[in-house]
This record gives sequence, C-alpha cells and structure tokens, in this order.
Amino acid sequence: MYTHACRVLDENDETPTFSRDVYTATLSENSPRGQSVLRVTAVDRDVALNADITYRLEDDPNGLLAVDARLGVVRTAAVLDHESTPVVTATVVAVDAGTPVRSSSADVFVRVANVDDEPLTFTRSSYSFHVAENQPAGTPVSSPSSSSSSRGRRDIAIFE
Ligand SMILES: [Ca+2]
Ligand SMILES: [Ca+2]
Ligand SMILES: [Ca+2]
Repeated sequence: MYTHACRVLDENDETPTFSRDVYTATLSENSPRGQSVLRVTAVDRDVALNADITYRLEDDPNGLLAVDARLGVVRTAAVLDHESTPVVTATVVAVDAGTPVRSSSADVFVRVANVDDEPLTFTRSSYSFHVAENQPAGTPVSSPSSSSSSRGRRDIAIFE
C-alpha cells in the first residue's frame, strides 16, 4: 500500500472576474467628498496569492472617484457638480497577486443628479401682477421669464 503525498501547486490560470460588466449608480450633486457610491466585486478561482485581488481605478483623469483597494467600495474623491459633470465615468481594474499577474476591468458609470442650486437670473428688474383678493397664500400668480442653468425643471415663482 502506497502513501502518496501529493501537493498541488496552483498555477495562476484564472483571471479575476467582476460580477458585472458595468456598475451604475446615481448620486446627488454636492454630496460630500468620501461619499460611498457603489461597491464592485470580483472573484478569482485560484487560491492564495493567485486569488488575492486588489482594486484600482483608471480613466478618471480628474480624480473624481476613488476605490478601496481591498473592499471595492467606490467613493467620491471630490464634491461633484451636475452642471459641469452630469456623468462621471471610470474604469475599475481587479488585479490578482499571482506571477504573472492577471487582471480584468469593468466600467463605472455614476449619474450626478441635479439639485436646484443655481440662482435664478430674472430678465427684468421688476414685475407687477394683478392678483385677485382672498387667494390662499402660496397661490402661483405668474411664471416670470427667468433662466437657470439647472436643467430639468421649470421654475415657478410663488409670491405671497
Ligand atoms: Ca488568478
Ligand atoms: Ca451645481
Ligand atoms: Ca444644479
């Protein structure tokens, strides 16, 4: 009877694989720096160092996002502004610690939702309105022509 000790040496033949090709999230503009946005996850079917994954971001030239190398949590690295950057994109890369290393990537797509943070600019310096008596306070009386660079909503002035 043979006692056969066999040690299987793992080869780094598996590539880290993300759970999704594209990770998307929506975040309100002006959210504080460091706000958690989403979490990416990759798995590697090797063992030990060959499956030891770290994450990093690429294609984020303005440094608007950051990823936790171990946890895969993507956070804001700046206060995001809808008017200047309505969508932030980056590439997240998962790298194993094998020799040679194997890596793969996924896209990160963050929509920066608008908040009405732009001051109204009136096109005339004064307006006059005729308002019927006894209207409840808060009744909209007019929509003076105005502009705001915050898109996506119509500005209605309410005079009391
Ligand atoms: Ca691997
Ligand atoms: Ca803004
Ligand atoms: Ca805005």
